[in-house]
Amino acid sequence: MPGMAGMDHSKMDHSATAAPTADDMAGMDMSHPMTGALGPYAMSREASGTAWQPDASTHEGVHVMRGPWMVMLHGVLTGVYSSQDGPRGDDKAFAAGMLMAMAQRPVGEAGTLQLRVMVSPDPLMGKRGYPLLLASGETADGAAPLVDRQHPHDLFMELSASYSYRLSGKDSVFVYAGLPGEPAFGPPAFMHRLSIMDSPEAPISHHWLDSTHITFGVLTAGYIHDGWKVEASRFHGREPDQHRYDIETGDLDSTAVRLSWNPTANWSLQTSWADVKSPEQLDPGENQKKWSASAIYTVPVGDSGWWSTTAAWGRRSSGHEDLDAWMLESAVKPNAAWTIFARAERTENNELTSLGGHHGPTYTVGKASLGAIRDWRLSEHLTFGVGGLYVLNFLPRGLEPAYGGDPSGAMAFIRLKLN
Ligand SMILES: [Cu+2]
Repeated sequence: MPGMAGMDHSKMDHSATAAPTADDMAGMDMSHPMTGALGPYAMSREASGTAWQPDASTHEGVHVMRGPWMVMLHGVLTGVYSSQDGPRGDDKAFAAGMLMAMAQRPVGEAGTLQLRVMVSPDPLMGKRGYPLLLASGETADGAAPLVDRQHPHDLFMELSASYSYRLSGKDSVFVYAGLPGEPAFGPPAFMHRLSIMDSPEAPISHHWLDSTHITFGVLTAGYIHDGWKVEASRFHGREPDQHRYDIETGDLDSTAVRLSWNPTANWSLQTSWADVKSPEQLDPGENQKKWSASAIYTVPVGDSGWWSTTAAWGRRSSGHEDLDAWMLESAVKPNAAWTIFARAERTENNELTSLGGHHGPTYTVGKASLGAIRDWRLSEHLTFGVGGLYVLNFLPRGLEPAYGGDPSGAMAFIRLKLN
């Protein structure tokens, strides 16, 4: 970070009123504690979009004070080699990750403004994304659905602004707007969930639970009381198209509603509903109703470690068919060096044998993965990690011939992380 002195959040002295230093970094102002952008609670509660995680979550990243602004930077760049077995498998080397900048400042006596920019290197991996057996959703060419592959994310994953107004020491109201941004649906997006963010592998339940994290046009309003949050969004229902470098626009034709509850510092619960207009480019006549419920549990381990677990259920419903997904994931960081993570999923998917956007029969499939990463600290704000994971896929009898039984897969990866 040339010209920018970083500050470790955990080491920041909140009681000091420091004078600006030579590199123009001002100290923490006592009237301006490290609270959330949306309400008067610990900043560590805020995850992607307006979603919550437990207050006990570790909050990594570089924090800098610039006058009234607090700037936070988060970044991860992962180089991955993925090998997925069987006739529908493939091998590929690719880069994934994100860079996120947030700037927050008080406005008047009781207001807080936050601006966010999040970009992704995913478009560089090519329009067909990377091999991921049993994943489906979006398209590479505007004609064929992506199946057994994870789509690349758009270059701009979030460009958003929020404003909150404190009504009391426990109550606030807020508005959030993003182009793109994340509507009030589901748990935090997978790359922001402590329980799996160290894994470079996307979940196959993505299009049930958190694929709306990149939505081109979102407006959300909410009310927070203590550990409770209720919020509603209007958003553009169509998923991002195959052009991953652009900003798309369209009507705010869809609705989402979410109720979140953090009963203690260790728990974060939510349930949400969405009515999504024409999400799929290849099946524009189809609308979806979605439901989700999730629970995240996070506890500190030892001096600097943590353990975080997420359980989630999601349902997609269109026409007469309800398709469910279940997901359980957990990661433990016993010390600064190691992180071990695992995930199990089960989805009901009718896109695995679809033709030209027309859904095929529904199959219930499963996937389980287990991995670990070893990190080394390169400098105050940068770590380098080497990791790997192993995956097992579970197919129903009807799909075993197409996949060659129950294929396995593996990923090896290296990572640079700003923290
Ligand atoms: Cu995604």
